[in-house]
Amino acid sequence: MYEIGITLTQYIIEEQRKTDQASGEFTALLNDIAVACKKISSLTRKGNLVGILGSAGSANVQGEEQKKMDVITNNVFIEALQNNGHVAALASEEMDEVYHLPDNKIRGSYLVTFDPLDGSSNMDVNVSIGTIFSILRAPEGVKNPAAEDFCKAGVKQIAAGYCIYGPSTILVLTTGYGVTMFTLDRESGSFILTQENVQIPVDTCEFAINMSNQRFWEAPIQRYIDECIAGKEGVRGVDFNMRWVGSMVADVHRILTRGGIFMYPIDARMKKAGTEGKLRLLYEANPMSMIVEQAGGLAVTGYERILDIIPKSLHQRVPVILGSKNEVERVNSYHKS
Ligand code: AHM
Ligand code: MG
Repeated sequence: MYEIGITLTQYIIEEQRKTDQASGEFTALLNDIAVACKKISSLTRKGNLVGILGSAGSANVQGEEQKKMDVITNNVFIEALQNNGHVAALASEEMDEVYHLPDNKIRGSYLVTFDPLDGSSNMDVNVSIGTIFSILRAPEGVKNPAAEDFCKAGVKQIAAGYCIYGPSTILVLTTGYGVTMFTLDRESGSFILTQENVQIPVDTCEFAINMSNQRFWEAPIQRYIDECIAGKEGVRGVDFNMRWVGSMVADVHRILTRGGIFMYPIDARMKKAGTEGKLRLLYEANPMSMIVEQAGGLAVTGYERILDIIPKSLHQRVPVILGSKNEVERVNSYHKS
């Protein structure tokens, strides 16, 4: 147990002491990430005062419209991470290929994948958004790691986290020993530990799904949601509530705080288009699944545990069902029956 009020830096130094590889590099990398998040937090607060809302007029590798802030925050992350010798390469939802460091930069021991501004379309309407990141060990002796080096199952993640830019800025981190939350204190400029050993309640009566896609879902999801909506009069015998922010970070943060189940399942349109889901395995599903499992929840596709999937490509998409253990198990069982 740590004292509420210690800084993120103090916390990660203490955590690193628990491992036998206490070189300080990992601590320094987490600090670089925290610096990037603080910069992004500051930008999101300025909003249109500095003209950063709206479209960038470009598309990412998935053909999705890029917002100006997608491009800006991607650069903030690269700048914060490439200069200090802690990463060997980066991969981002906003870049088609692996980002190789310029030749003159020192290579470090880690690979980082990130979604620099998840839910970025919510930025224009002033709703919570966030940054998601995942840390893997880099292959030894490789100057420019390739896509295959990033395509490791989620169980291989060394750490994962997100930073939510809402009424307050909160960085949520797991290094594989539980989940800890740090709130940004704007006066001191430090992330301060505000909650540790975060636990997701095992039961919930709240679901999060984009209901407008209902007609395209597979039968198990149709069944689960029908039963929730039937409420007290239905087989569940209890009324359910629904929330859908449309920023995964905000929906997952709510689930970490008060429980719930989040679903972005595969549907008929995706199958027709030859994709397996909407959310990206390396930048969204894996880090969020590690956090959720470390908080006592579950994360599955309906067919398998997300963290066991061996990625086939950098931008692979997967169905995501995560949150309170008993509800996720129920949805999983509907897929099997
Ligand atoms: P993004 O990374 O391009 O912002 O897209 C991911 C977002 C998630 O944050 C959110 O859960 C989902 O897309 C919302 O999708 P939809 O608009 O279909 O409800
Ligand atoms: Mg995203």
